Amino acid sequence: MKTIYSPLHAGHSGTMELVGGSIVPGFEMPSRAEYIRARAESERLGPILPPAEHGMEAAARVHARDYLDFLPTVWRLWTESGREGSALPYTWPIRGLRADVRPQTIDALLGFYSFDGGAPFVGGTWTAIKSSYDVALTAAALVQGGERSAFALCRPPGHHAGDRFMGGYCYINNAAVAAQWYRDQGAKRVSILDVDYHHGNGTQQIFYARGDVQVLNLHGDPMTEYPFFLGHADETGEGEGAGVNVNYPMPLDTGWDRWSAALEDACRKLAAYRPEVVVVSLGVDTFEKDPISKFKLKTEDYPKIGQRIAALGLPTLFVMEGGYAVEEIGVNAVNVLTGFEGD
Ligand code: SS9
Ligand code: ZN
Repeated sequence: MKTIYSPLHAGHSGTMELVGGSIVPGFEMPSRAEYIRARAESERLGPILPPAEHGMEAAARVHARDYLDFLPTVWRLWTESGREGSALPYTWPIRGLRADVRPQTIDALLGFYSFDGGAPFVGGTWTAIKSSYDVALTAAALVQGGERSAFALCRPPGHHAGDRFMGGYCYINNAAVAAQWYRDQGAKRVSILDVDYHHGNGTQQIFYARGDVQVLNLHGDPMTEYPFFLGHADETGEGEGAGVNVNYPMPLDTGWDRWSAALEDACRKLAAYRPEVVVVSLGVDTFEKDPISKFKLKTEDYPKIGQRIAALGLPTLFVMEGGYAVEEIGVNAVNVLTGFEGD
């Protein structure tokens, strides 16, 4: 399987985030992508190729124009107002406040376009976001062109980003962009299978009222796990999308037996939907040693995920999402891919 990778992700570095009352270095760091790239190479997964540059039209199919226009301006607005450190919001238009009036200062705009304080900007952030988007679309095109599968080594990740909000290390929803792009290329139905530890709230929000993109999510129960405010089992879609959104919230300490039973059920629902292509939001923060997650998957479980997805017999695009046990992230992510390929 070919991997699409861009070194431009590396400029998104030195970010800070709030954890347990302290501002600490961000868990979503450049070495994540480097460990994955190095492992893809040492395992001879296949060629590692650079992305082609894309315009923003494909992003505008799932994100609001004003949101997309804001992203490249954040760092300039932040520095022009004399700031240092990571650009982060601290006020959000939640229930009881006005979300219909677009404000005018950088602090307010950051809050207006986010659902949490978990998507920091530094000088290289926009370039990294854009490269991650280019990586996703370039890999998507390989599968559209006839390859059985491709790996988009995206960084930053995307599945928490919604139509007009960032959050949880995510800015542009790469998996949603790719799924919509397949629809626009003529695919009648597309499925997104999100196996990241965290619920892909952005992906769910984007497609919730649509019947043409099925969204299946396996994740930590939002009653106790981030992103807390979406991802419950009773969220099944609405309107044309009724029944086309499927959530599998699972308790802390979930290991392979319970997790794989959910994967099995998801794969059956996916097959019954008869999509023309599958987009996998590939997070490996389900790993037992992940520093911010609470499932118990082991390194030897990851090839089995790939095998089960391969058994669907469908063209498959893997899009990298989370995974914060940095030293093991390459082995675990590439294990899914080699498992898919049947090594
Ligand atoms: C507080 C912890 C927020 C966000 C986790 C996002 C995972 C993306 N800074 N944790 S896959
Ligand atoms: Zn995650």
